[in-house]
Amino acid sequence: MRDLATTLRVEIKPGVVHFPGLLDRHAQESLRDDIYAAISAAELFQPTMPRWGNPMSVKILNLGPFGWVSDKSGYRYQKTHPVTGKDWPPIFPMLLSIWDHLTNSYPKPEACLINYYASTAKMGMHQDRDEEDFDAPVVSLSLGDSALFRIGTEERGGPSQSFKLHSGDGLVFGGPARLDFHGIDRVYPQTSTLLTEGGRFNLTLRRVTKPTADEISSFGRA
Ligand code: MD3
Ligand code: FE
Repeated sequence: MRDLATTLRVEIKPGVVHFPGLLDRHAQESLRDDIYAAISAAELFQPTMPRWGNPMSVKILNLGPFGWVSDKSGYRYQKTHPVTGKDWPPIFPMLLSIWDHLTNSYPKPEACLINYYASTAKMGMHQDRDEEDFDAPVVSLSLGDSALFRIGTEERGGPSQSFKLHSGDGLVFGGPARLDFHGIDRVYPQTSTLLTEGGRFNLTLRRVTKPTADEISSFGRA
């Protein structure tokens, strides 16, 4: 990643900070190659909606001790891949160092959700509330084609702001924005040359459980 001191830092609103171009091309390529390796070890899968079971438009995979899954019985975090039954691959070292930089070494993330958007995929407005620790920030990284991101308020249907996310951008959510509704309205095809097959990856690094007393006491001194 680029030196944080020289990276653009745009506060969208309290709790939402955008880092345009956080990852230079070289860092994007190495992250992309790590993602391809993880996908060959543990396949992307298609989550389905709770109750009805219709497929979501994104395909997903997780890294780390916990992974987010969705199926007819609901949303949850679990330790294993729902298709293969294996543990999720580990979170890449590069992602852990980005987390430390952007969160001032908040206790380690326990899940990295990888969303893959084909050029027609989108993600409806939703809240992320399956974690136990809402004090932890969520770090998002975008790779590949650009996308239109929208963020509203804690109330469904409230006023919202939209902006584009480009390959290499970082975004940090925390504090007062942690439970805001948000989604991806569209992907702009062929706006990046990073992925040969096109489309977009979004990675979100998350804390799932509440940090232990030990983790809290070393926070900020790492
Ligand atoms: C705002 N992903 O995986 S990342 C998701 O681009 C998700 O794939 C989108 O929403 C994507 O849940 C948006 C930005 C993001 C992630 C987590 C948030 C925004 C957030 C948590 C709280 C508020
Ligand atoms: Fe979300």
